[in-house]
Amino acid sequence: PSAHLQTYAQRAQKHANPAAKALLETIERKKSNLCVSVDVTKQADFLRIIDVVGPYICLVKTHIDIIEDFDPSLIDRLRELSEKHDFLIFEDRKFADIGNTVALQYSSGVYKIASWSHITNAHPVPGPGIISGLASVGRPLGRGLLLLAEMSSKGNLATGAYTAEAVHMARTHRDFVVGFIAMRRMESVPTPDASVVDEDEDFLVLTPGVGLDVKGDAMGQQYRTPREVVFESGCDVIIVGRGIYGKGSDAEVQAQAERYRKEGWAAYEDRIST
Ligand code: S5P
Repeated sequence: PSAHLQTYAQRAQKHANPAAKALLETIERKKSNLCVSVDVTKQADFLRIIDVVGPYICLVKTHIDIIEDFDPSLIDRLRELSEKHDFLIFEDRKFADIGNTVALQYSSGVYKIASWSHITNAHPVPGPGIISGLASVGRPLGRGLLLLAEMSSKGNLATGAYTAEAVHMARTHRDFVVGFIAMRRMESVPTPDASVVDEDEDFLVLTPGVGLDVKGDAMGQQYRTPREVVFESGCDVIIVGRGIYGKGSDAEVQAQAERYRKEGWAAYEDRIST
């Protein structure tokens, strides 16, 4: 059966990439397909929110470059929280340059992303060299890469032939590309070279643009519910930002994290039982 009709545990057993395998195992262990995106600008808020939502998530998504008072000890604290609460880390860096440049951006600079982020992502726009560059750094560390095959925002250009080329790039680099940022499953996307299609492919689909209370924001973001994303569209992980961390008090943030975890998990259970 197609990957999305199998359990996360079944998929974990077969997955060859260590980061993807660990994520699938964490999802199963915690009964959570929820990734919280913590898009705040102060270290203290960042750590407090992650400590509050930690028990309910499989993955935390960061934009490390928006932290104003960043210093390297933040990474130690983040790692401690990831061990305390049992979640993985996804730096949403959206690399988008030639291979040589992204290899440096991934390994070096202030953030040294590859040293702490289990998963990161890239736009396929530069072509396959971006994967080679990132893989040269990330593969020896057991990391995984997601390609942005689609986006959640209104009017985005990641559609049609672009999406198909992204899927093709992933299919020809399965040792490092573990999945997609996308709005639906990609198995049925026809690629230019059918010979690279593997009936057993198991790409993880992580999906942003998830919200239960509003349909969008003032800058083109578009939200769907966990049920639409996981049950109807077959995606694997819901990514929720403002719908959780934007709710004020710690108690409210915690309540929202629990609410999205429950919704996402129920949608998954319904999916695999149909
Ligand atoms: O297409 C995309 C891809 C991503 S990774 N649309 C997105 O919104 N994202 C990210 O998901 C975005 O950068 C932000 O960190 C998060 C969505 O946040 P929210 O507050 O709208 O839930």
